[in-house]
Amino acid sequence: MPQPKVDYSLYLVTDSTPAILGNKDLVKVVEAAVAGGITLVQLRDKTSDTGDLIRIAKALHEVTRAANVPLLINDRIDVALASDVEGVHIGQDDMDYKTARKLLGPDAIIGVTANTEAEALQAARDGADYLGVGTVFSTATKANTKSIVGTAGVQHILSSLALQDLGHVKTVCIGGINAKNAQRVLYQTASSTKNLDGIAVVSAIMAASDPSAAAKHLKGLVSSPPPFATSPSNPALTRESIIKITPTIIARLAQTKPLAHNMTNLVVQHFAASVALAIGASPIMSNNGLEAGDLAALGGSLVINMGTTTPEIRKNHLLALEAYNAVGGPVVFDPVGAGATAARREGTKALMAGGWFSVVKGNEGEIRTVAGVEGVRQRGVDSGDAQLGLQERIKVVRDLARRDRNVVLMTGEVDVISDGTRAVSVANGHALLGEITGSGCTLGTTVAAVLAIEREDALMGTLAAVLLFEIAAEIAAEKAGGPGTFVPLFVDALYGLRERCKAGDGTWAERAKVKVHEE
Ligand code: 3NM
Repeated sequence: MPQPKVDYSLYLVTDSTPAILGNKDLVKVVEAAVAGGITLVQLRDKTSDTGDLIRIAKALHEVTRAANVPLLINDRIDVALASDVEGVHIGQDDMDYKTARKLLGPDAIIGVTANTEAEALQAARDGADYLGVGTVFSTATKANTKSIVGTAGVQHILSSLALQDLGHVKTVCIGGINAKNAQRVLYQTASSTKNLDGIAVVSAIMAASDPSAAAKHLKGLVSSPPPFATSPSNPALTRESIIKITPTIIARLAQTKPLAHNMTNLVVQHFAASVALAIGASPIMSNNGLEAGDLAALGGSLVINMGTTTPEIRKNHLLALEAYNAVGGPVVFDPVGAGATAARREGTKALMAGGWFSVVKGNEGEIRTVAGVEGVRQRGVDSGDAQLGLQERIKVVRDLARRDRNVVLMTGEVDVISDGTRAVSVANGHALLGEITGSGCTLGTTVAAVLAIEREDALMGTLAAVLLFEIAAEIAAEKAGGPGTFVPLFVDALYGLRERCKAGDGTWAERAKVKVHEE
């Protein structure tokens, strides 16, 4: 039988262990999943005897063949041959690809597990039809996973395949994929040169009480972009266009008065609420993840600020991130002190793996920690030790934004903002911002508030927020006698600029010290 054209979009890998299957019947579950729309099935059973395996494979094949869904067998070439199914999936510790191909012939579908770039390149060169790339997230389903690669790791493997002229090989990802993260994973793993062809799941369908409904839901999700995806065709920016657009965005913010949901640290809550009000947003300072779903439905935005975090707070952050991702509400991540302690490094990783952020904002140490640079020195939560020159900073920011398909803002004497393509630096602000508590955190509040009304072009929204914030600081500093008087003058200046924007006066934006950096 010639190899059928395979649809890899929703790949079910079975599991017959009681922890996953419960007391359900395997064949019935697969039948339901096929009815729900899965496109490929792998029988994965590490314990049954050969005779039983062949019987199970034949029973499953009756179900899958009727729906034109290919059935593959995990590891066991002999079982695949005996049950005459469409192919096999082999792990790195199983029979090698070339021998399997020799035994099964040219028409069999043969997939290979790839945990690393080297394994992926090797399997693709050998001629595998598809790769199962993982482990994306840690999962209770498979205890002996080798390494957690995350979405960035999957993307790296995809880019590398394309770069080596191996872009033709099909790819699915596996490990911890479910209805909550499927769309984001497909979106965030895509590189400019190659994207996944689908997702492979075990527990998301096998452990579901209604496998047909679970499959149908997943099928809908993998066939559409996530709610937060925006158009990639935002316009090129110039200093002139930035100066023109910025006040119109702030005017829109003040007219709309969006909900600005702040999950922020104990130190800055009051100041952050004052700043949000001053710029024309409607703040709510709720750290309770259980009410995030209701708040997300109100059409505003969220900032997650990791200062003074605890494991309990992190759970709330993850709940809120999920709630905003589900409705496409903008979320800003401020990984305060990300590189300072092991707990914060771990917290940063958990949040980055737990959802998609529209903007990640931090100082050099924080942004490099998010990017995965090891050993970043950070003493506290202030701006830390800057080590990079401007061009290097632009590269870190652009690469990270491209990797995560979002916007990254690295603050410092000169701020750098990029969406992975466009990059802009801002040299406004005042030294007094570094002498008060919470200036970095309230910049995060400001960015999030602006994003609530500027979703299409998150880079321009972030830039408008930075300019509003830093030019207000310059205006306040003209009259301030020191940090104490600077704070109220700063709040006044934010309010004053917003009122000027509302009245159609955007001349203050001409103070912008912005530079557009071509790639
Ligand atoms: N292979 P779930 S992870 C079968 O990384 C399997 O190669 C993996 O289960 C790998 O969808 C995995 O329930 C289990 O997380 C995936």
